[in-house]
Amino acid sequence: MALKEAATVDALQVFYTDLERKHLAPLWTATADLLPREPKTKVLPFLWRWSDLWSLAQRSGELIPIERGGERRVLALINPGLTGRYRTSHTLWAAVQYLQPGERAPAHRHTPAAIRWIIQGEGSYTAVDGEKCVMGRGDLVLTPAWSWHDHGNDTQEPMIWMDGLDLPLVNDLDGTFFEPYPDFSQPLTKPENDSERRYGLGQLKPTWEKQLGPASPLLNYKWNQTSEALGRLAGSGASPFDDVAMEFINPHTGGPVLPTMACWIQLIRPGIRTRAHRQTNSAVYQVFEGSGATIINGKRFDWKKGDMFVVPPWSWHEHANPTDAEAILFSIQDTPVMAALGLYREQAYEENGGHQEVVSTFQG
Ligand code: GTQ
Ligand code: FE2
Repeated sequence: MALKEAATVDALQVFYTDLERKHLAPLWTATADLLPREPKTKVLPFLWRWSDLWSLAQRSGELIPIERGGERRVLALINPGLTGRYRTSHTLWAAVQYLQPGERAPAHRHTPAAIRWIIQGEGSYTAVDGEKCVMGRGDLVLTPAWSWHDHGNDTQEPMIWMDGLDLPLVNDLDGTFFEPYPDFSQPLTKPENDSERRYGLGQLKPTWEKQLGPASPLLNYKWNQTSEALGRLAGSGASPFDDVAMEFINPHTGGPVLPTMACWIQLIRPGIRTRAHRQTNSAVYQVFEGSGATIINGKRFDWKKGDMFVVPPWSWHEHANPTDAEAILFSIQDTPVMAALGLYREQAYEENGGHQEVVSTFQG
């Protein structure tokens, strides 16, 4: 801003100092930072390789016991643009959790909500509000906000799963409460897999059940049904941007599984290269099957089974599967938050036939 005729540079300096001393700030020197023409994120696109995740998780198992206080054996994925802030994107916490045969993680509850996406192992469990949810590869298990949860592995094999939490968002909103359960484990007061018995077939629900909260009443989305749904849709249609993509739904509402997080499963068919687009939400992906690449803002991230990667908000991205085998991606997204606040936008990449030019490749 230009100075008014009467003002001197000295008078202006004194004025700014006085403002600061009185805890005031002028908008006119901050407009460009506060109101960028479009989102300017510090979140960087990044990829974590399965070979690292798996070997470091195993080392954590050799070194670190699971005790009350530490609560969980979890390795969080830290975005290199947000170092020191314990977050994978600005809103999402993604991690791997490792549980060895015979181990248990203590019961607790917190206002941040969580999902588990099972990567490896069959038959361990998460107990959620008195219900034992038995977990296997490809299952999606929810622990909605403020639900008691503890984990246990009574099998002969180590279990590893992806955790997804809205922890960074809830922390930024100063909405975090945490409470340890008075005992190490919670009592199982409901039949095993109770929510699956009531809601597991999706197209029908018990007539007497009322919707109690904003989270899905189905706590375990079993892989065999997810896989069947994907296969059926593949015979029908696909999105030009996401290929054969499906959202896990709350059977009461048809909406996202949690008020803060949506979960997707998508099949990128052999030979497919999707068109690029960008959205105001961020997403963290886990490569469940196959290999391929995602181009994010012109950088190619080659991925294979087990890798995890983050797509920052308002970043151009497209997926490619150049192999002759199916690729399956699971993801968590903060879309419900953006949608609820009227902040959700998406835009298709129009230039160059809808495909970005690849200017670099991720080495990591
Ligand atoms: O399993 O309860 O990755 O409370 C972070 C916080 C997992 C859990 C995480 C948690 C948990
Ligand atoms: Fe937890």
